Amino acid sequence: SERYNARDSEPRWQRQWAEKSIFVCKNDDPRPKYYVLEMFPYPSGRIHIGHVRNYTLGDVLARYMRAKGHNVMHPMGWDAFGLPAENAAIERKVAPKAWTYDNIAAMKKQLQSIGLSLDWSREFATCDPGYYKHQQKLFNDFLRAGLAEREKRKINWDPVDMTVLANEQVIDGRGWRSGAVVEQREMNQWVFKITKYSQELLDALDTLDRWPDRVRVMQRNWIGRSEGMLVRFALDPATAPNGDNDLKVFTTRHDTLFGAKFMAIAPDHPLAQAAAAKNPKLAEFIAEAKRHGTAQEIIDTQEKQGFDTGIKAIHPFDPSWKLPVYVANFVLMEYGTGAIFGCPAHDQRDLDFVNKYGLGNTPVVCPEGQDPKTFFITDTAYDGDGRMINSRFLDGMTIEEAKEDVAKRLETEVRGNLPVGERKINFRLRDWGVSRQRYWGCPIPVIHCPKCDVVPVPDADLPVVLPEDVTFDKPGNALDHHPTWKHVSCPKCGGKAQRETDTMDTFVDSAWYFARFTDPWNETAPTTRAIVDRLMPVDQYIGGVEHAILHLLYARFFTRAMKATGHIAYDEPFAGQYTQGMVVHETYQKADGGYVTPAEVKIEAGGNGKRAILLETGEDITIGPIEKMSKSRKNTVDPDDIIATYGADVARWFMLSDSPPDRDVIWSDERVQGASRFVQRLWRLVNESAEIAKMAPASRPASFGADALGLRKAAHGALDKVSSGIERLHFNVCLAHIREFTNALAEVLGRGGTPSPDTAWAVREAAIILVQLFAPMMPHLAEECWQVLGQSGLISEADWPQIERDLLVEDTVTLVVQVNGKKRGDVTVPRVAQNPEIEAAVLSLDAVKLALGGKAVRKVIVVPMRIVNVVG
Ligand code: ANZ
Ligand code: ZN
Repeated sequence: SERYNARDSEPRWQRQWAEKSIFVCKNDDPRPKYYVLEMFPYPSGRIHIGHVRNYTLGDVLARYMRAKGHNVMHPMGWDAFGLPAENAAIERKVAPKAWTYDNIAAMKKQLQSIGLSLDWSREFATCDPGYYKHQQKLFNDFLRAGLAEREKRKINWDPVDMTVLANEQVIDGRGWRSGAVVEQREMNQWVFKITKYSQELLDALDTLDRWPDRVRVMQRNWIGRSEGMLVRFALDPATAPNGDNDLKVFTTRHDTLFGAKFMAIAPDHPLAQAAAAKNPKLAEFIAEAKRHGTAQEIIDTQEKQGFDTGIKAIHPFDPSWKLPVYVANFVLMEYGTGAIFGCPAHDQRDLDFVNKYGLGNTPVVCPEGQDPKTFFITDTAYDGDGRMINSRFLDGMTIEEAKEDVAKRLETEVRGNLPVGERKINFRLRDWGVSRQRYWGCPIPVIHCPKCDVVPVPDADLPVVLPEDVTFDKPGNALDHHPTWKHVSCPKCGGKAQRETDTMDTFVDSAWYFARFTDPWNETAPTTRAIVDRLMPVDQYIGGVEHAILHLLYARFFTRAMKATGHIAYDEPFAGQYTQGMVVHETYQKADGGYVTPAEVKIEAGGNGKRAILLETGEDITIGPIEKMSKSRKNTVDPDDIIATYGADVARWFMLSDSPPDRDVIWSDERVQGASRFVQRLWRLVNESAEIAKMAPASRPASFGADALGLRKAAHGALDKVSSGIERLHFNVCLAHIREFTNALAEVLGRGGTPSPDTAWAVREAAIILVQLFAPMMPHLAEECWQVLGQSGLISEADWPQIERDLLVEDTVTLVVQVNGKKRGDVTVPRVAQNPEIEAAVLSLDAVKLALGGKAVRKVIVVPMRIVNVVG
């Protein structure tokens, strides 16, 4: 037979699938639903190889579940708002809308060339007014439900361009276009009240048993629950700036109160501001700290610094004990109360601080087995367990006992009618700021009226459509510069008013698109209850680990907020979640440091290992580390090139073959060629099998000889392992089983001669099963083979083969367990288990211990595959 020609075959099958609409999911399909979703792409212009991996993973599962009789929903759309479209407008003078939709058209064609079983009837882009209209409705509903609010927030302000900058537009603290040092300004911003669900979002993580543990850990840390206390320290009136006589701190270590050496407040704490009003040096320190930024990431990398305000705080358990109050650059205003008491002996940051400013330390927790008299702290804080020391009434207690004692005392102690302390659960999670001062996003549907303040755009007036006649000649938000768009009359009083020109964070667009896919045709509401409640949740979501925190958390919040506002019945959007690894490649660098692409170099076997040569000039190229494919490193491969050269099936097979899907896969030309050879091998074997199948009897033989039976066992064994492998997304393991099974078939075919009827029958069965097993991975080749084998219809519509369980080689055996000849139970052990392993398993059984009644074991007799008798 001829070589398999992917270039001819693949488009042909893609056309057939499309013409027959076989991947279109009907909402009224009575079969059990299965919703497979990969994170939808940003329409940057081209599909990259990471997309190919992502969508191939989902496609294998979708095709498998379809064959297993599910009503599979596998939709695709576009995460289409965002900054790059505006940058294109600035740099290339193309309208963001035109740029975006052109990119979508190009990328859709690319996706179609991969042969994905996608339901394109549900396609939408988040920049379609038909989509964001409903997002605006959700915003209105959230506003009415108290789930959206306005709040003062810090934003990046470019003082030269007089505009707000996105974080990506701040480079080394300077504006990307002006180069001016960026300032932090407080402005009114819209926020979603995700913190209302902090505890719930945390607790529900325990129910998500089909999520990777690492993703759950990341979410847990991000939510960051801490149990502690709010403690009100009194300020020494002689030192307090006017009016302030309290300093509230949040602590998780109130047991260490007697080890306190200082207090510290954030540079933007009101008390710091008050003190700075009278102290120019302090004002300078604060300004300097703010210049460096006060976000956690910045603080972590900075040297800890403080400034003594001269204010003294009074210890809650000793009115004569006064603690200096510092402004410190490591205290965050956004966490707790923006103030702490420092206990250097048991907190490394505090210890570094006192060592710098000479404030000393007193250990108050002594590790078990240490003599308190000789327990000193110098450079390393002790944060482990132990007993309280140097702590008056707490001495001798454990940390937990001390915490409880302190909590009880402070709760009941009253100053100025208020308790001095209260127990407090604190979360690191902040409300989600969604205002962006950008054009290419979903307009926030509110109007600002000088008389009525903030007025939501009435639902009936939605969508608030983005104007298309915008210009980008001025820095900042093109919406704001539009001559007419923002000028409207107030929906309430009819007076002159202005539209909100902020648009929504693009994370909002992706926080509910999965729900919209269930009924994208509904023009009047974001979802259709009867449909969304049946098709949600997503059964398997697949995407990159870079979205493991924010995107998934926002989606989880949105689903709850949509439930609270009556749009959906679910709390959790993704029953199964999977984070795929990256596609990585080595890098190539010329002597001058410039990167070159893999296509420009030739790899040769070198002295020890290999060397790279620049094709054009023959010069030596340095082979650099294996890194994530990126444009700047030029270590990318273009999916179009791969598909043109080898076909989509080869690309898909390669993507699935070497590594587990959650690990990085190293792109390798040799391995891609290996996949290509395997395709041709399968093609030959299926054609040979088809010849033999012609000799097979029409009905199933009554008995099978050794050859036939061996092949049938291999086929059903592979079927069993590939099925469960796909269900667990262990695709690389599936591929190994398929290869192994292929060898078994090749061996039988290789025997030559005229096969017996039962062998011919088994060959036909094996070939059919083989093709069905690789169909989810290489669907085009599978369709072609399906025809060769004379099967009717499309393999994409065929049912998954039935496993004959009695052909499966058992890998475990169950043995009867006797004690002194009397049956006491049974034990299941690996078929290959040796006697010592079997004996150990038997003797650990409770029933055996009971029957022995403490008597020593004299002998254990193992009758292979049948009985174990314990003689006591
Ligand atoms: C006294 C103390 C003694 C503390 C000790 C720790 C160890 P988590 O677990 O992350 O919630 N803290 C509180 N607010 C802060 C802020 N705005 N900026 C920087 N640090 C802050 O951390 C709680 C601990 O972090 C609190 O407990 C407080 O220091 C500090 F041996 O209080 B601790
Ligand atoms: Zn008004």
